[in-house]
Amino acid sequence: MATTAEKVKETTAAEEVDLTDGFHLVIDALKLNGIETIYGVPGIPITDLGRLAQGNGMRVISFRHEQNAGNAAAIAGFLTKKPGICLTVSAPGFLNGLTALAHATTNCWPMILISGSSEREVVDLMQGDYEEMDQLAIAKPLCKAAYRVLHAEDIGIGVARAIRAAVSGRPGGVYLDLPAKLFSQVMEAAKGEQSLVKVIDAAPAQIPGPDAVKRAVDVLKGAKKPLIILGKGAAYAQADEEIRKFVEGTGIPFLPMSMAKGLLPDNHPQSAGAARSTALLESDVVVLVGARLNWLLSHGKGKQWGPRGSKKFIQIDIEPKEMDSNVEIAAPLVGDIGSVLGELNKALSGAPKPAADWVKTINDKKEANISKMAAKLGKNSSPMDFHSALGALKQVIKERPDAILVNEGANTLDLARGIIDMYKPRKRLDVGTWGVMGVGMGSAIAAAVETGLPVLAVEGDSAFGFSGMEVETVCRYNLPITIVIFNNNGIYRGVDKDPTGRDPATTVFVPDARYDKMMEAFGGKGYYATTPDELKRMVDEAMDAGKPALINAVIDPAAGSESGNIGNLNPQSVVTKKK
Ligand code: ADP
Ligand code: TZD
Ligand code: MG
Repeated sequence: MATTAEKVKETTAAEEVDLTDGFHLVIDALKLNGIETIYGVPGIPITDLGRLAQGNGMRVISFRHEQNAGNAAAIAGFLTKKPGICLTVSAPGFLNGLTALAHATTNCWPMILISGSSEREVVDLMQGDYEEMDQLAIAKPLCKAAYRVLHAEDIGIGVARAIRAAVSGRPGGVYLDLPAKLFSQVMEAAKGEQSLVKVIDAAPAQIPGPDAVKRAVDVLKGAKKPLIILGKGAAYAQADEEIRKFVEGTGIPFLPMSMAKGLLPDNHPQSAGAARSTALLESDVVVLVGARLNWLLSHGKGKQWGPRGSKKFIQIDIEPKEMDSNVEIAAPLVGDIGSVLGELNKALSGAPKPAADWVKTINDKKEANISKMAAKLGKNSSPMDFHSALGALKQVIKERPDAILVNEGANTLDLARGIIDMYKPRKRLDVGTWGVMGVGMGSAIAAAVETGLPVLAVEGDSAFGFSGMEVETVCRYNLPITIVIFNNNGIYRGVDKDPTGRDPATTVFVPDARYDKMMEAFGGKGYYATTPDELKRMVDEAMDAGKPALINAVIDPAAGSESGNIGNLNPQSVVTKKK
């Protein structure tokens, strides 16, 4: 029996019609929609897809593990508002990419996981095909939408649906299943071109109703101690000017969530970052701008927030279901942040500034906390503790505000978040809503690829280990990434002992491991830092060079605390078992 390709050739040979196939249609569909980069790992059945994409001018960044490629795609989505693309092989490659797809969805970032798959007829009868798996069914509960394309003429519409699903409304992850046979399906090139779809207005503006705006303005005008919380949805929205106008126009103190740091500089006079507890506890009206009342904000209730009923929330979010998720929202503002703040800014022009005593309460607390911290940061100790090492890196980012900071770990994460000030939007990339270890190298690589800016990745030694093999990828693409490993010999600390004395404790690693040698193995530059001065000098040298570098920063193994700042979430056994 003739294949589709042969049949088309036979019937069209006389006229010498130009042909296209599934491979080319996927690439054309992505390019037509402005997608220029693919992150992935090659193999059956998508090797040629990556090769052809590269040949057709797309940037194809090949990783050592799909999870890292997926994390790169997720961060690309956050940074660009276009879906980041992760391309994987079937079953195992797909599953490796799936964690990142779920992570993107959890964080509300647009991403499309495209995986090759085995043929339906074989999968459905479970006949034991190579990497056989019903990938579509498995992906569905872990993402926003999942589609499978069976016919080449549907590739255009399939890609269009995937893009729209990823970026419209609340952004998220989308799975696109492409069975092996699809790629070699052939059709006339002209018909193929006609079948492509350029998505029009992929993420339509969502404008809040006038009643909702009025309600919010009334609540805000009744406030004595208002507070604005900026979340990573605000960073994603790229409505930086409206956000600045809203904060500065109202004069209300603001608190940035982790990845919203830098929307307004952390040294802004209205920043309440260093007075977080006071701001949460004492405020009476809280405006949430693209921030959910999830665990990161203690669900909007409990000790941190003061007595029940002492707060009114105004929430700006594109997702209507987010309202009342944990506590009552007095004034829901459903819409995109740019449109909502545009309306609010108009309605609030000329409104009175918050009372001076509230601003003073925040500022006094802030100044006290900042000077307490300054003493800890300035020490030039050896071995370094987290504070002295982070003091050096705080200075690096102050001098290089355009650099992108990637950050993961426990102590390394929590302390860096508090200590390193950010000055510009979308410059801090971290573990997100789930607190995922292993996002570091994928994030760093995507940040460098998407922005061309220098990247400083500040990594716990454990966190780094989850994606450490990607230093080869960093070197292969010669990216301007400087990695600093906070090497305290383990997870949280490096001093635990196995109570039986048989094995290493579960939280410790090989002591004094030389992560810098890993970088050297692939042609990058390795450094070994034992003091904050050395660390600063080495980071500066590496970032000036703009080439792959890894600095092994030796941190006192006893300095950290278990689970960093979230020890309260870490259950501990209270039972002593009798022998
Ligand atoms: P953080 O962890 O920084 O507090 P979250 O991830 O919890 O932030 O919240 C981000 C919120 O932003 C989500 O509820 C999401 O629906 C919302 N969001 C994302 N993009 C937009 C946008 N363009 N306009 C309005 N809301 C948005
Ligand atoms: N696995 C995944 C995917 N995510 C996680 N968050 C964890 C495991 C648990 N975990 C944390 O929450 S932090 C952490 C783990 C393993 C590592 C902390 O060690 P570190 O940082 O070396 O990265 P510090 O500086 O030593 O605290
Ligand atoms: Mg560690």
